[in-house]
Amino acid sequence: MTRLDNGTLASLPGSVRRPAYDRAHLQTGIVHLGIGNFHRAHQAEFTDDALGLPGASLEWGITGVSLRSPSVRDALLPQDGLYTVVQRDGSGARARVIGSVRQVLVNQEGPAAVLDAMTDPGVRIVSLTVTEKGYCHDPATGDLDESHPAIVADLAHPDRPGSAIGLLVEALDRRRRSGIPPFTVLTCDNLPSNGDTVRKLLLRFAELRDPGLARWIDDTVTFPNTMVDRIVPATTDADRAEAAGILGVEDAWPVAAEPFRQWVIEDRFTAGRPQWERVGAQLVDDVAPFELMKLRLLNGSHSTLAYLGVLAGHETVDAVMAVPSFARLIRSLMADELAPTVPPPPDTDMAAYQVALCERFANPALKHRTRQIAMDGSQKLPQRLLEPARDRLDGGQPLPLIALGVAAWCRYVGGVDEAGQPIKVDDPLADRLRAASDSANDPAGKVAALLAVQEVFGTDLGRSDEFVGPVTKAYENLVTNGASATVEAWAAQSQP
Ligand code: CS2
Repeated sequence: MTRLDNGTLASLPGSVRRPAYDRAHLQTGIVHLGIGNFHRAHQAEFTDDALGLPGASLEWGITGVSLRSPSVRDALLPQDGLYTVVQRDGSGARARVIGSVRQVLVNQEGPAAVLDAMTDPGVRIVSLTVTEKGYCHDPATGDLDESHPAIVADLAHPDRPGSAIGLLVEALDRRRRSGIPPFTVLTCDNLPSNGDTVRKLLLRFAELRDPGLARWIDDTVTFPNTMVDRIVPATTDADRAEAAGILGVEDAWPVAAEPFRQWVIEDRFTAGRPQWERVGAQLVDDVAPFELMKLRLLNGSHSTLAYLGVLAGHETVDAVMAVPSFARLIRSLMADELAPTVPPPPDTDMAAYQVALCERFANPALKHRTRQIAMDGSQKLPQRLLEPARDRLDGGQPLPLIALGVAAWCRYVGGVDEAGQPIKVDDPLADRLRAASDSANDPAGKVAALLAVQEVFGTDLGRSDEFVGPVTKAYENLVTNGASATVEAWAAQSQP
């Protein structure tokens, strides 16, 4: 079958939206580290919209970077950077072709090309989606993990960085030495205070290299905080077949996504930005309330339903939400335990937000796998469930459902499912978590050993009876009765 590329773009069916600007004149203004599905269905789509505005500057094309794997580059190179976003819900599928990505580089093949791109004076924003673990930090404190192998290697060889932190600092140093103004660092990962966190990590790494460089970064570089939201599952062969059916040409790596998208950004760009506010992004002074709402209500419930769902044998999020007791538990987790810890953001109806979240989770067309969300829990739990747990403990409030979510995670990282089959735990701390779980035979001992992992639980939660007690009780329930029966029993005794 013919491939999607600049040549076949004109022959796509009329129903497929395509770039509304002349790609031949597109220049790179943004380098994006971590060009996975999420970036391609989120920031790259917003940017594609902004490039298509009448009279828009074409200086904001994107050079994508994969830190390790060449697979996105290999898929997009023969397609001139073009790819499809297929929007899906119960009413059907709509495809559009995105043109904002000009090229993809692979850092693993040698950082010279990536550093050249990042030091180009035309590049004024470096954005990132490298997932939580890509920041090489301690998730409980947000501090740089100075013993992380990638950080150790990048400090030893600053001119050959392999990590996102190492790349950013080296590129900024080269700009400083050449008298080129810095770029804005725009993180789009689901970290708490994501811009402030990256700033802290970068300053520490730079300090270890050269205090003068750290001062220059501190004085000149901005790190806007952002809240990003769109549910974007991993691509499957069925997605590829669907895209080919709609386009009439082959796309090696289309991305399926829900219709909803939200991007809230602090407007602190030192060298300009695309007109994202004209295509639906919210430019604000303070992202904090939006971020807390999203990380806790969406991601906190997502992780809870993922761990309970995997244990109960549900493959996808919509399958979990189709079970009335599970759906009710998720609604109650949001309304009773998580929402009270979130100051409502301006102009936001928190009740409507929760209803919309449940509808989004129930989207029958996305097939978002519970195992995908369950990945890297050690990096996700702190901001999603443990910070809200601390807020509730501080207020003397009960947290039975947060505790159930944490207990489901404890059970999951033990590495054996309810049928006695191995679970492949994908997490940078997987071995340590497994060893902690295996270090005791009884539920209370296993939970205590897991809650002693300070990178996840800090130094406080493992010592709090009000936290350890409910988690242990929930864990015992999961072991004795299984996840489905535990949720059913909760539903039977709680008020509808
Ligand atoms: C999910 C997120 O995989 C996960 O951990 O919770 O990727 C989620 O789909 C997005 O944050 C939605 O914006």
